[in-house]
Amino acid sequence: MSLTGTYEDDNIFAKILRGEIPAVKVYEDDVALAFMDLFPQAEGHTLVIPKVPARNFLEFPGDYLGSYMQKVQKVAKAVTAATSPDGVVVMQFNGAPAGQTVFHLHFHIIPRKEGESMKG
Ligand code: DGP
Repeated sequence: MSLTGTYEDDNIFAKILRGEIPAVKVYEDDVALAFMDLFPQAEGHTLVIPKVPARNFLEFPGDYLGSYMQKVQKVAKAVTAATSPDGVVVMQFNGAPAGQTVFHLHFHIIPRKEGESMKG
């Protein structure tokens, strides 16, 4: 899957957004949806996706970026409050060579505890 191209609405996160497959949702509004990662790298690993369809960060429409990033921060704060970590990773990947496997933009929120190794 290349870095640029057509958004394909049969990706797994689009299906979660449409309610076609289940997810453990932790936050939702008109801008974004946050849900638990099915293959967590640490306890509390959460994904935040925009409702606007975009394959990756580079293709995301700038007009919606501010509101989406506010939701990413809001969820990061909520996950941090819920899990009391020593640190928190906020990251995202663009394109398969960079590690992206689902081609609907998403940020990972991964709480980190001192001395605990990442899973997966
Ligand atoms: P990335 O490598 O950045 O594209 O991460 C995709 C993440 O999505 C990965 O951590 C595993 C997660 N994931 C894949 N399939 C599903 C699913 O069906 N449900 C949920 N909740 N997470 C999924």
